[in-house]
Amino acid sequence: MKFGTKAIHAGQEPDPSTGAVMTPIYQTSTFWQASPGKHQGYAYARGKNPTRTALEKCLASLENANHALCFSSGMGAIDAVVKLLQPGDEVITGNDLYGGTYRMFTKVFALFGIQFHFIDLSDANNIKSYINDKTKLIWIETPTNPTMQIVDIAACAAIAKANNLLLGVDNTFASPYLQNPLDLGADIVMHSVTKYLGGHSDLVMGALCVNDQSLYERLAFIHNSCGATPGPQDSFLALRGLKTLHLRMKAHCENGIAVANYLKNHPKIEKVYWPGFTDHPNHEIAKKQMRGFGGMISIVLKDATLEDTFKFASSFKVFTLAESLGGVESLINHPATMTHASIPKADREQAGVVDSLLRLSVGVEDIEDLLQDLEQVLDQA
Ligand code: P1T
Repeated sequence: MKFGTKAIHAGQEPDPSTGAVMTPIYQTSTFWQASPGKHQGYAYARGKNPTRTALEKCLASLENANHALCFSSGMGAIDAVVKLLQPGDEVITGNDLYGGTYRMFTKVFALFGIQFHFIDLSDANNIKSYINDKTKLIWIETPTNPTMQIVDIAACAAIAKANNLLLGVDNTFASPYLQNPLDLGADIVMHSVTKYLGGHSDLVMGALCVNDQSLYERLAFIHNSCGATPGPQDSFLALRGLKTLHLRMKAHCENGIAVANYLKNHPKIEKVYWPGFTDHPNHEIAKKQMRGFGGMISIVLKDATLEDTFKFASSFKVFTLAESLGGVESLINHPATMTHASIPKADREQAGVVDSLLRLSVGVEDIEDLLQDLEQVLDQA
């Protein structure tokens, strides 16, 4: 089956007890057992819930994965991956990451004795000199949040395989519509379902997708043992969001192209980060591993102070100033003080996250209104 058909149907059959076409919200914490241990596949809803099972099957199908697990947030999903490790283990990751991921690595897991190397992954070969016998995991985002660096997934996978390491890919910015990391050799795909998958900024959720059976069993054990599992209402909303993922992503990509091109040569803009430009340093890799360039664009304002940048970010009429991304509505975010505020200034600036950088999540509104909104703010700037 093709992507759109899977997004609408995978994992979903008419409900066996009533024939309901849409998977019901099984609002129950527990399930009847005929005798101890004798039940219909569901015992207690932290471990498994039928609404969540339908969602996990649908997501697995979109990532060409054998298995998916849904979590109560994207951070809950990444937390489960790091819990595969032990004190003394080392992780190699990028120097441009969602601020919450950086915070969890440096402020939570570093205290448990796990060491993280934050390196420039624009050339995957940079990984090699950081590998030693304690290295267990390579963790990448691509495109990165917020500077839209592209990391070569297949090249990282080859290095991971050669050194017996796990490769995890945070696929939040691309979504499975644009990129399938498992097909390129990754071991784990992670999503903040909160973003494009949910698509309507009305839920918080995460997911992991894997092929390997024993890796799935280890993650499922952590999932159930540590308990960051989502409820059935949110699972229903995510399942409903997935049904239009292909339609929304097409519109995000079209609007993304138009906004990126509008901003590119604007005299008040210093730099536009978007992997669709032929002069993006890893445009060829983006073309090789992605089926489109999405709706995420970051810009650096020319000669703007922090105050100018705040004024700019607060002057939109259609774009909303808010954290998050990937919903149908356009958002603007100031990473330095919002999503990436937990990264020390010197570190974030080294990755390009300067005070005059703003991140746009281009939604699916009419493009004329989005361009007009940008124009009126740029005229005032
Ligand atoms: O917010 P949550 O569902 O827990 O997902 C965390 C997360 C993980 N990975 C990436 C690439 C992300 O962008 C996020 C969340 N990001 C934002 C809230 C943001 O505005 O960037």
